Parts: sequence; structure tokens; C-alpha cells
Amino acid sequence: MATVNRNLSIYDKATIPNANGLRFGIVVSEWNSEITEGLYSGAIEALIDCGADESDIIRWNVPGSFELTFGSKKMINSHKVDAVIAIGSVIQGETKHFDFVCDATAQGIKDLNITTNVPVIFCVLTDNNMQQAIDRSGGKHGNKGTEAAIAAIKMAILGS
Ligand code: INI
Repeated sequence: MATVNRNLSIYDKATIPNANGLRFGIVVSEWNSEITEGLYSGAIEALIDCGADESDIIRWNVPGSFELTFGSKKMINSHKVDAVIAIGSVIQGETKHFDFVCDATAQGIKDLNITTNVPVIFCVLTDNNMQQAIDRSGGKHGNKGTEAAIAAIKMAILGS
């Protein structure tokens, strides 16, 4: 897609609502953890930069991206969060597993957005190789975690 034309880390703070008082859940997949930890850093730094209090941010880990749907659902049901950021990194292998994990994760998160009243942000990189993931988790194309944090803030206050 068009990430090559757009740095994922760039945002205009003047246009972002103040996140102070908002509560965020962040669910992090342990697969490709060198990538997902970079995404997590980008997300938490942007939330705090926009006014969120660190004590209002709850982090859970799940084994893989496939488990992000259940983790996000349980986060919504267990904590009074205003938005959830689901963080994962799926990298193309030799089999069709990539397609099944990507499809199930995207559909699962989409389903949560339809069936619950808490927005769940899709911060899942789906890349052809490790270099593409590095480039988008704090590398030359910025950090998708940052983009996800800004989306989470905007969605948390939507309509208010
Ligand atoms: N999960 C990922 O998050 N990224 C991957 O690249 C990946 N690969 O390549 O297999 C992956 N698989 C694990 C999957 O998400 C589940 O954890 C597993 O199938 C157990 O349900």
C-alpha cells in the first residue's frame, strides 16, 4: 500500500485531541517480538506525548496475532478502556499460514468494532519480509504504532 509515500510517525499535535483522562488497552503479540516491541514503543510514546497518563495504559501480551481478537475482547470486558490498540506482526512464510492468520486477525478485530462499543485499532503489520516490518516499526517509513495511537485517541473521543 501507500506507506512508502507517508511517514507513519508524523502527526500534527495541534490537530490531535488531548488524551488526558482517557484509558487505553494495548494488546501485544509475542510473535516477531523485535517488531511488536518497536510498535508498542511508538504507540505508548505517542499516547503520552498527546497527554495520556501512563497509569491509564494497560498492556497485555498474547502469543500471536491470531490471539489479538480474544485478548482485545477480554481487555474490553475486564477494564473500562476507551480504546484498545491490537499490535501484531505477521511475516510471509512458505505456506498459506500467513493468509489464514492475517485474514482471521483482521476479521476478528473488525468484528469487535461492530459488536462492542470500544474501538479496537488494527496495528498489525502484514509484510512480505522482515525488512518491510523493520521499516514500519520505527524504521525508514516511521512507526505504525504511532499512527495507531493517534487513531486510538481520535476514535476514543469520537462523537463526544
Ligand atoms: N503469528 C504472528 O503474529 N505472526 C506470524 O508471523 C506468525 N506466523 O508466521 O506463523 C504467527 N503465527 C502464530 C499465530 O498467530 C497463533 O499464535 C498460533 O497459530 C496459535 O493460535
